[in-house]
Amino acid sequence: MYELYYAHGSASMGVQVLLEELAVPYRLIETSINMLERRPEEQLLINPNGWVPVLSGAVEMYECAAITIFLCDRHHGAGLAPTVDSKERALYLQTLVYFSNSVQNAFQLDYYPDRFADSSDYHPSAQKRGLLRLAETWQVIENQIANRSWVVGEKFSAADIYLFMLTTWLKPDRGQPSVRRFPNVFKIGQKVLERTSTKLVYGDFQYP
Ligand SMILES: N[C@@H](CCC(=O)N[C@@H](CS)C(=O)NCC(=O)O)C(=O)O
Repeated sequence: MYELYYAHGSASMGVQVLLEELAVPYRLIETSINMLERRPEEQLLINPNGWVPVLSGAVEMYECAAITIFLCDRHHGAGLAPTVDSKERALYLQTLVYFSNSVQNAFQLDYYPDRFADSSDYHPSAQKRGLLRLAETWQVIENQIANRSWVVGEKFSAADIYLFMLTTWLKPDRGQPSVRRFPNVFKIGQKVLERTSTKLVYGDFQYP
């Protein structure tokens, strides 16, 4: 049985969708992403950074992209990742790491400017750069999708779940680009939103 340290609105929601798609038993352990709230001791033992997602039970690990790769490989029968010898495998890995490393990083500039600037005087500057960086990194994904039906080809994969999760964080009312500015991304996001697993985790979420 997997255990997922979970906070609403966070990257743990994408991992929950993945666990649903894999149809493996799991339970959620409620935690917080509020800076002012203490994390459970067990969560901090696995991830001293205090952030989610954190997976425990059968394994102890953190980092959303790593958890995604691990779960899909471990439960490969579900077919949610291109196999190691398929031609889509490289693009799948590249995209997951790009999501985690570049797209998420752009979100962090806006949502967590304190991680990038040592004085609150510079937070607006970090956030301004974050908004621009979000537009730049999503455009790369938009162009990469091109005529593909899904992120890495003609087959739905865990990379589509990851993409969807990231799109739910785009808030035009904060000055972030709207997902609608990226029609290929939007199209895939809408398809992921239709899935039973996504509805279970995200409820009646709709793009602004
Ligand atoms: N690189 C990490 C980033 C995780 C992350 O920043 N999680 C956010 C929520 S999406 C969080 O837990 N924030 C609260 C905190 O940093 O204390 C990953 O992809 O798992």
